[in-house]
Amino acid sequence: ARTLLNLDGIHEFAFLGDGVPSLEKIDAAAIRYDDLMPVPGCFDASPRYAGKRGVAAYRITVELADESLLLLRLGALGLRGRILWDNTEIGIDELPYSQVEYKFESGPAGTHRLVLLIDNRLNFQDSPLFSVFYDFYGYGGIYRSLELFTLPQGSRFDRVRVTTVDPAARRVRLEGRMAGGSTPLRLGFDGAEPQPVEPVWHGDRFELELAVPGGQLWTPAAPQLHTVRLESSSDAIVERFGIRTVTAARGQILLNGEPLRLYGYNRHDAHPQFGPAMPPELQIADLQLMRDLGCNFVRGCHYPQSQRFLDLCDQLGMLVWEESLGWGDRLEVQQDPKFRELQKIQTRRMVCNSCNHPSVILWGFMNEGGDNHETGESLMRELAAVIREEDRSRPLTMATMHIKESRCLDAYDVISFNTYPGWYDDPDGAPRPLSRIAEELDLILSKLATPDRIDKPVILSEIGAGAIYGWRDPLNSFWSEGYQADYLDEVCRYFASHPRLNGLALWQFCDGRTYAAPRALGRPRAFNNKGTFDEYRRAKPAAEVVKRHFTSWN
Ligand code: ADA
Repeated sequence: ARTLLNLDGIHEFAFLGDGVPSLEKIDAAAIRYDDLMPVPGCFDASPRYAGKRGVAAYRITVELADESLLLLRLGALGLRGRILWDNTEIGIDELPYSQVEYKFESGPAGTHRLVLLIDNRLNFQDSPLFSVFYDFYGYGGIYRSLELFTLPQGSRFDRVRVTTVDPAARRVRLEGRMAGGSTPLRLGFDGAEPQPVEPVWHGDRFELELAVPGGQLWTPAAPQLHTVRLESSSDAIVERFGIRTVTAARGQILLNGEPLRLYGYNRHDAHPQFGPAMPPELQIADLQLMRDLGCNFVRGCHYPQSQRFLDLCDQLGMLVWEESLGWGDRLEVQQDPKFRELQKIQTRRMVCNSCNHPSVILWGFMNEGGDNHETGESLMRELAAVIREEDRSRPLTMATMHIKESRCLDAYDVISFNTYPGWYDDPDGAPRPLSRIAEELDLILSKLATPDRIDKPVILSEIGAGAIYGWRDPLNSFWSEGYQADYLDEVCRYFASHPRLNGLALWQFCDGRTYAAPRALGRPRAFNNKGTFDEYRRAKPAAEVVKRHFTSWN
């Protein structure tokens, strides 16, 4: 049978620094461990290694009672990793922020050692998905949980996908794969004793459709969840899901057939003390803050979210835009074959990992990647195809910064754009009038009113202004809390009176660490300061303003 060993906790640790070769060339057996580090955790978020770049090694001892087939599930690491079991390589992880899995034989019962070599050097050759200076800090570490499963010897399940086919009839489709081929199956919902079922088999894949007894719809107001347990003679798994559909049609986003208006924030899963290795108490606190402001929507920018965060959103009824890792990648980067390949792999993984979360209502990719030239266009179309191959039960979108010149708005089910009128758009550096917001948004909406676009829902996926926490100024100048509060007030007023906008994700929930160079003036403190909360989640005055608007729409 399956057993689970959680490998989170305190690992032995060694920082090898920057002067070492690439991960593949490091002799892991020769490493001397002289420190300790928590997992999940980022070594460069801790004061001793703050800001350091190089290779670090994590080691943990695992005792196994039997020789088994193992599956290591790594919730996410950054920026690149090499994984060794008893000094034998079992995988290279080049997908920062993605949940990945490795299968391998344990070897004899007894004591084993798992080593993770982590490289956080920003180097395009080794780590194309996080190579350049993105506008969020590239931390080194094991961002999310590390779990080790022993797998059953006979046939065994991969993930089983649950998709709602008819919300009114509470009918769902289950699709799965049985490693080892077809075998009799039993199934039970919500803790009921599993009963034999007769799925349709295509080789080792099975599919069946059935109604959930006593099933209830999942909605943000009543986020009802169900579970399904599947058993074979040698294996059993449980999947949690919600009964709901999401579609984009006639200029609307529809949940169970009802039009939705989305309003909330872009949120980075990060904190100065933990980097992206966010403890659950902080994730819950963030969701509580967002709910208190009246948000029904969060854009998980700019990478796949942790499964735990999505679980919390499922339970709390928060609607999520989930996107794969990318940030403003332009022509030279998009031309790179390895970059393109890894983009597709991570995007497919994201869909496979997150497909059963009812909270996830939109897939996205390549935030602000150039989609105004042929190379970018082909990549966007390829990524859209990857998502559609895996899952057609949700709309897909992409946050473009080229809304006026994009070559592929037709490839997306929902059109999304980022814009910062009144913040970045005046070269002389003088304070910009707030009337810039309406002027610019009017212009964009007029371009989205053409017959070929009118049926596509539209999300304003980023807009905002920077404010330094505590900085008050009678002139409401740039960087003051007053300018930001007035700015977001204007944005919310515009959104309220323009139904063509189906969604609004303000930039951003809280301040977040980035780099001072090459944008020192735009990033005082080396933080992106456009948060409504600062990095410790202390509210700026804009929070009250946003709350007034959002709660009045609920
Ligand atoms: C972009 C980007 C964000 C952030 C923002 C800003 O739109 O998508 O991650 O960098 O700009 O603050 O300028």
